[in-house]
Amino acid sequence: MYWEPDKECLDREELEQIQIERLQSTLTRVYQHVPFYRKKFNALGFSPEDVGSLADLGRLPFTTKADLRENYPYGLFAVPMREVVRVHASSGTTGLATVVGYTRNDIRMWSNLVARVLTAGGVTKDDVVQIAFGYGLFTGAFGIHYGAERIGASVIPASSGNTARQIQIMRDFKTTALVSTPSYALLVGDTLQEMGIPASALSLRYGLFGAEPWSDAMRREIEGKLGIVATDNYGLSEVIGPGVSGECLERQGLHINEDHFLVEVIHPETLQPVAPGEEGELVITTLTKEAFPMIRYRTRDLTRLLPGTCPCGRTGRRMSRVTGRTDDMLIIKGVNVFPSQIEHILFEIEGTEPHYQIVVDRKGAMDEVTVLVEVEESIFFDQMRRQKEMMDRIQKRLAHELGVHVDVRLVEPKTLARSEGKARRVIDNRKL
Ligand code: DLL
Repeated sequence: MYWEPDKECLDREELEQIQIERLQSTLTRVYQHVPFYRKKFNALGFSPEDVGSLADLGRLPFTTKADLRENYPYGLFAVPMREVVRVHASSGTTGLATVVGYTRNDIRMWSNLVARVLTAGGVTKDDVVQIAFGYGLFTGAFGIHYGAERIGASVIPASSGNTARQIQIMRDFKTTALVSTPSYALLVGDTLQEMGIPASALSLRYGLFGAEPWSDAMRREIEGKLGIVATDNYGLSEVIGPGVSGECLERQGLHINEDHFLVEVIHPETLQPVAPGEEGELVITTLTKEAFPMIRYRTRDLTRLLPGTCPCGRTGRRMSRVTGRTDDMLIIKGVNVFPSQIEHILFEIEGTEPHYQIVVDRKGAMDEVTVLVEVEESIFFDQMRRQKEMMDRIQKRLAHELGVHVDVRLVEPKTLARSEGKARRVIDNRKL
């Protein structure tokens, strides 16, 4: 099932033709209306008419989060405020929020792209879609909401939190598709168990999860607990919100909506393109946005472009799951470690619960990392010997796979904070 088959299954040549035309008009738009870009282009002696091929994009500088901050709040908007019909913002853990805007056309286009992603994940107009993202400045809830309505599904804007109530709504309103962060879906699954409700008492069939990294092991855990098929979808406020890419039911990577977003993957240090298929930082140029176009935006997200074609028939290139952000990377005794690697390992160890937290401290010039892991009650309250064995086992496994020693502490089930939105996996006490 496709939402816009003629656009999702374009052949490469046609797609590239569309991309180049749209790129030219986006560059002209920002050159004319956004002083920040005009200055940069002028400094390079670059004029939007110079763009003859997609490769010419490589001549332009990147745009970063710092540029967005310096132009806070509306400096990078390409239309006057009277044409903006919606504003969103991402809170950001440090400093100023990133403010983004949408024209009426942008909202229409965004809804269509989300409709593509939802359709790819199994949603049709017969579905009852419960949106358990926080409604507000976050793009997740409103973005998915408009896309689901566009499909004609019945939308329940449940918003986030109050898990017992979410479950009651799910049961009484016969929700068939749940939309949330994966960590929240897990909490819903755990709460369901605590309430003694079997997944079979619900009508849930699909889960569409995104907004934070998660592993395949976590997917299996969620699917088992909720009795659903779960897909991953990706996006970010600076580029649009959800709707950049999403998995189809083949679940072999996330199809990028390439007729609206031009992607590059670069080495985060050299800033050069990586070899095809290699992992690097995703860089996105928007091709159709009116209010807030982005040229070569460095997402900081790590992914790779997958080779080959997907059996689903969509031709949009696929990216692998985002494994983390360049700024999430921990350097433990000189070894680079991503929280997602730790998650992957923990989920494979028998007896651990799928809840963990990574605490980072600094002793002198060194980062010290302690992984707190919830373990099954039977292990936690068992003899010291068994607890110790379990701890050693986790420690050894982590050391073996990460290539560096990290401390492990076992904690009782349900002691680590649960999240209703994006999970906070890393507690950073370094005050860098
Ligand atoms: O999280 C947009 C979104 C909402 C996407 C709902 C999907 C569903 P921001 O709050 O601006 O926007 O955060 C964007 O979240 O740069 C990634 O680091 C991370 N992220 C988003 N989706 C995924 C995903 C929304 N599927 C930042 N896997 C991005 C891994 C993700 N990380």
